[in-house]
Amino acid sequence: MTLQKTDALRHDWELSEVQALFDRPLNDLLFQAHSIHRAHFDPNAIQISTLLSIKTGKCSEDCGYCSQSAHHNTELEAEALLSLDEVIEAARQAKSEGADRFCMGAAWSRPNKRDFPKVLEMIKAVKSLDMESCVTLGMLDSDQAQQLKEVGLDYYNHNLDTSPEFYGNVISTRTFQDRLDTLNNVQQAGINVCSGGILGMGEERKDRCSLLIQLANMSKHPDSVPINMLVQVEGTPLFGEDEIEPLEFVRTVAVARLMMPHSVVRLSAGREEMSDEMQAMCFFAGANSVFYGERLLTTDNAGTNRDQKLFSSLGLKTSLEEKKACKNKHSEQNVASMV
Ligand code: SAM
Ligand code: DTB
Ligand code: SF4
Repeated sequence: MTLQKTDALRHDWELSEVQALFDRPLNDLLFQAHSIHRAHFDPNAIQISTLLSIKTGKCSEDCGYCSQSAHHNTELEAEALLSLDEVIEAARQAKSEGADRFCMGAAWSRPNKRDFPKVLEMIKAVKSLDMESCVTLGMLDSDQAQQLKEVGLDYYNHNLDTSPEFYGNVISTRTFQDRLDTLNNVQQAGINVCSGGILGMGEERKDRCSLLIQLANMSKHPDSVPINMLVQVEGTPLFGEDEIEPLEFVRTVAVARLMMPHSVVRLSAGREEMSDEMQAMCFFAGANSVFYGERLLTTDNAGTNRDQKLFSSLGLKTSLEEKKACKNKHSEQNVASMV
């Protein structure tokens, strides 16, 4: 099969074809994915988003990976919905640290009538700071999606998490179809879709293929595709699961890039456990976004010092660099005006 530098996006992937991509010699797969990546993006630039948990824990869903499910016995301290001021403060901080996008996550199955208007206010506040906004609030109906659009929400994150075949091993309180319905409501409302999954939950390669097929065969590819590596949390059913092989993770990123050439692929949760070399391979394979900051939602992220060193050693440009350059320019101007 030949993949050319083409803008013809495909939505008709079949399992055997995707399996064949995974089976390719690694160098061939990486070369092909990187070539596609280069044709559509600056290969030395990555987008950075910062996460904030605006409502933590006591979630009624039973997702087997999640620290926040009320069904599991984790050490997590639950927290009610943050105030608008707390959110604004965190968003300001994220902006000053260089994030382009502020993502707010809530441990809800779906937003309730009391809290939803408060989230709308939070989105407006983030937008007024001149940052992109993203929220992940669980399932949405079409009316809620419309209201999010009206306040200017840029992205809605809702992951398919895994293949339809493996889904029942991980979650029993909602269906794969529920996830698709929400994504459809988000897309219909004209909000950018952010949807991906988690690797390392005990799924097989065919499940990883099947997850990518679900994403790429949507009528429009998700604008953003987060690929998470399971963060193992003690007390969750998936704690102690065999970890995914790093090169298998890299392969999955490469195949995602090949199947969804225009989407931003985010190397998401799990970077704290990844070596610099593994992350570098993921960036080569086509990942071009990360979560930046000390924390994800309830667990630790890779850490900003380590990230700054990594980006600098790889020569990766982020909006961080632009902001630093801008600051330096201002201080040079200040010094110049003093002499
Ligand atoms: N409650 C909402 C939902 O499930 O859609 C939003 C928040 S939920 C924490 C967002 C996503 O984070 C999940 O769909 C999952 O893909 C990811 N996630 C949660 N816990 C994780 C973990 N331990 N490791 C990796 N990814 C995780
Ligand atoms: C996504 O795909 N990953 C993020 C974000 N979307 C909301 C969440 C990762 C959560 C990791 C575990 C935690 O910190 O609770
Ligand atoms: Fe709740 Fe979301 Fe965690 Fe599932 S992933 S338990 S829906 S917070």
